[in-house]
Amino acid sequence: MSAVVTPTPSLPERRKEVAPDSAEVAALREAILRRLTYSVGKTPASASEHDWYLAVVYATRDRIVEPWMASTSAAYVHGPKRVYYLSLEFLIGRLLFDALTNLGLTDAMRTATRGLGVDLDRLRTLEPDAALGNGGLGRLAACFMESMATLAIAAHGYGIRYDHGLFRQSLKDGWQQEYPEDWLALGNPWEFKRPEVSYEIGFGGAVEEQTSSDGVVRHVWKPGEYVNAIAYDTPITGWRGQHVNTLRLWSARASEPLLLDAFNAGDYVGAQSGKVRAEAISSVLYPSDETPAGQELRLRQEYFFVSSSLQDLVRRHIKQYQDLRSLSEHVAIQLNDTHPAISVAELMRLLFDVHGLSWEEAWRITRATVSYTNHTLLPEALESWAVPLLERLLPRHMQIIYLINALHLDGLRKAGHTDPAFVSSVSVIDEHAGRRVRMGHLAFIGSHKVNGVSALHTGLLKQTVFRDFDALYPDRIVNETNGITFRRWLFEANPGLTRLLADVAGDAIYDDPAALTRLEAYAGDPALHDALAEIKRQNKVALARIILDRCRVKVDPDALFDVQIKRVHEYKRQLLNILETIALYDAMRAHPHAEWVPTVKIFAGKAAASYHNAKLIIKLANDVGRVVNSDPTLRGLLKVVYLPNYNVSLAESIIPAADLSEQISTAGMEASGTGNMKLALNGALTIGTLDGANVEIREKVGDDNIFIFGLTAEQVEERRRHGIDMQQTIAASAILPEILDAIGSGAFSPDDPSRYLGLVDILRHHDHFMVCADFDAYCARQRDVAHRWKNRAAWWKSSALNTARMGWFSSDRAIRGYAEDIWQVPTTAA
Ligand code: F58
Repeated sequence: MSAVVTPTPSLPERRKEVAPDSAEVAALREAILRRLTYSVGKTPASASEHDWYLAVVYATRDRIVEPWMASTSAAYVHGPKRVYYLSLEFLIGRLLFDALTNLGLTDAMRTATRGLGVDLDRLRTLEPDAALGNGGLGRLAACFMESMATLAIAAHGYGIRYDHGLFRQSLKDGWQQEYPEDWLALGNPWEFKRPEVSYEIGFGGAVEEQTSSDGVVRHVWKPGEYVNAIAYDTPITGWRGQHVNTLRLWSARASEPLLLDAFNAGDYVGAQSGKVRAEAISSVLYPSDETPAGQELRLRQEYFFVSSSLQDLVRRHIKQYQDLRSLSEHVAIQLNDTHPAISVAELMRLLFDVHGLSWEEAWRITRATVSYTNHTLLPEALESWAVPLLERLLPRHMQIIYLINALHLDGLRKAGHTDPAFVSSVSVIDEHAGRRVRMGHLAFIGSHKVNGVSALHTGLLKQTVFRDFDALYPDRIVNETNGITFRRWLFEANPGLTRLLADVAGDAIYDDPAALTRLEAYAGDPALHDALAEIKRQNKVALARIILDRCRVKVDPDALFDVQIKRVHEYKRQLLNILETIALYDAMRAHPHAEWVPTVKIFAGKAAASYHNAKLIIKLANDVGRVVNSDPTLRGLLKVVYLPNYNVSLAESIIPAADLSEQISTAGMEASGTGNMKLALNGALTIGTLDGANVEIREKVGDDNIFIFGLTAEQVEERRRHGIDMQQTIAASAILPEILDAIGSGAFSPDDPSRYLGLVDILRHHDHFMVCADFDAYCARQRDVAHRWKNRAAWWKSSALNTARMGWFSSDRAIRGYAEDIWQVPTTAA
C-alpha cells in the first residue's frame, strides 16, 4: 500500500495592517483631552507624561464603566449564580493594555495619542505593576478574574488592597536587596473607592452565652477590638469588552483614627497608635512570619478579608433573595488555597450565630457553597495556626472549629472508623507539636469540592496529604489543571506572533484557542519558519536592550535564549541550571573551536527575604555570570545574566523572546506551574521534568517537541524513602565532582572562597531536591537541545507545534472546568 502524502498547503498571504477607524480615533482624542482638562486639571502644554498617562487611563476606563454597570445590574435582574473568588493574592500587573486589548482599542488609542504628540508604548511603562501577590498562585487568580469576565460569569474577586505589594528586588554585587514597593505613590486611576461600603471586623474579646426566654442558648461574640474594612473596586473587563466584573479589595481603617485627649495632651504618637495597629493589616503583602508578631498579623489579614468579603456577599444575597437558606443555590465561594479557610468558621458564625439558622442547616449551606483549591504539597507550606493564638484572636471561631471537628470525628466513629491513628490523622486539630488547627483539614471538610491544579498534583494530593480524606470522601477531590489568559500572555505580550497566527490560522484564534491547531498544517513550511524566526528575533532584540540597560551585559539576539524565570526556591532547582552552566563553560573553554551553540542563560526571580539558601543561589548565578561574561576566551559564546526585580511586566518582555523554557523542578514538587504554559505558547521549547503541568504539556505538544529528563515523582519518592548513596551518585558523573569542587573552593567567589561551602555541602550530603541525581540526565538533554537548535527547520517546526498545541492551556478552559465541576454555573459558549 503506498503512503498517502498530504501536500503542505502554502502559507496564506500576510495581511496588511488596517488603519483604525478614524471616527474612533477622533473620539478617543477628544476623550483624552477632556479627561486631561477636567480630571487631571492640566493643559496639553503643561501636562507631564504622567498626566497624559492618567488622561489615557481615564478615557479608557470611561469605556468600561457602562458595560460594568450593565453587567452588575444584569446579575440582579437575571439572578445567575454568583462566584466569589477569595484570594489573599492577586498578581495583577499593569492594566492599561489589558483593558485596551479587551476593548479592541489598542490601535485606535495608539493613533489617537500619536496625534497628541504622545507615545502610548511609553505611557504603558509608567503604570506601576500591581504586585499584590508572590508568584503563581497570585497570578493564577488574576488570569482567572479575566477569564471569568470573558465567560460572562457573574463573579467577584475579593482580596486585600495592600499599600505595599511584593518587595522591589535590586541586586547589589549579586546579592538580593529588598526595598518596599510603593505602587500607590502616584494614585491608582483604575480603582473606585467605596467609603460607603464598609464593615466592622472584630478581633479578640470574649464569647457570651445568652439564653432567650424560650430556653435557646445563643453565643454572642463581644470582640475587644474593631477594625473597619473599606472597599476599593477595580473593573475587570472580559475579552471583547462585553462583560465586566469587579475585583473588590479591602483596606483597613481604624474605627477610632485619633485619640483626641492624648493628642491634646501632646502625645501625638500615642494618639495615633490605634490607627497604626489597625492599618497595619492592609499595609504589606505577606510580611515575614518568622516572629510571633508577624504570624499574628498574617492571621489578622486572613480574617479581615474573609469577614469583610463574607459580610458583603451575605448582604448582597439578602438584598436580592431576602433569605439566607437559598445561599448555596445562588452563590459559590472558591477558597484560593487555605489562606481564606477561616471562611468555613466565619460563614457558620454568620449563618448560625448572627442569622439564627440551625447548626445542621448552616453546615449544609456552608459545605454546599464553599470549595477549596490546593496549590502545594510542601509540608512547610501547609498552613496551621496555634490553638492559643486562634483562641485569643478569634475566640468564637475556635469554638465553632471545635464543634465542627467534634461532629466530624463523631460521624467517623459512628461509621466504624475507630482506629485512633486514623482519627487523629483526619482531625482538624493537630496534637503532635503543640495544639494547632490544620487549615487544610478545615477547608476540606467545609467544602463540597477540593481541587488540585494539575493531573499529577491532584493524583499526589490523593496519595499524600489528603489520602485518608480521599478514602472517606472519594468524590470530593477533583482536578482542574491551571491555565493562563491568552489575552495578556499572547495578544498583548506578543503582538507580532499574534498577527502571524491570525494570518495563518484565521481570526478564529482570537476567540477559540483550539483554532491554533490550524497552524500544524504549516509546521514544516520554511516560510512559516522564517516568519516565526523573524518575530522571535525582534522580541530578542527588545529584550537584549533591557538586558543591556539593567545588567550592563551585551547579548547577541542570534544566540539561544535559555530562560529560567520564577520565584527562587531550592525545589525549582535554579542551582541545577547553574551547575549545567558551569559545565558548559568548562567544556567551551576546553574545546574553544567546537561547534558550540551561542547561548544566553537568563535568570530572573525573587527569593523570600528570609530564605538564606535561595539568596545564596541568586548570588551564585551572579558570581558565575561575572566570571563567564568577562572571559575573553569564550568570544561571547556564553553569557549569563540575572535580570533584577522580576514581575509581571518583565515576564511580558522575557517570555516572547525565549527560545528555551527551563521547567526543571524536582518531580512531585511543583504543583502545576503556569510560566511553563506561557513560554510554550510563545514558541519556546521546554526542557523539564515530569512535574506539575509539564506532564500535560508533553501530552499535548508531543514527546518530540519537549525535552523531558530526570527522575519521576515516584522515583524521587522511592529514593527519599530508601536514602541514596550520595558519594556514589556524584562519582557516577564524569563532571559533577569537579564542578562541586570548583564552587566549594571559591572558583567563582575569590573574594570569599568559603561562600558556597554550605550549598555544596547540602548537595554532597543531603540533596533533598535530587540535583546531583538528575544532573547528568539534564546535561544530556541540554545537548539534545543544542543539536535541535543547529537544525533550523527542526527547531522551528517544534516551536510552531508548541504554539499550535497549547490552546488547551487557556484559563478559559480551566474556568469552564470549575464552572461545570465545582460551581455549577453557566458560561458563554466557546
Ligand atoms: C503556586 N504556589 C505553585 N504559592 O507553586 C505552582 O506550581 C502553581 O502553578 C501556582 O501556585 C498556581 O496554582 C504559589 O504560588 C505561593 O506563592 C505561596 C503564597 C503564600 C505564602 C507561601 C507561598
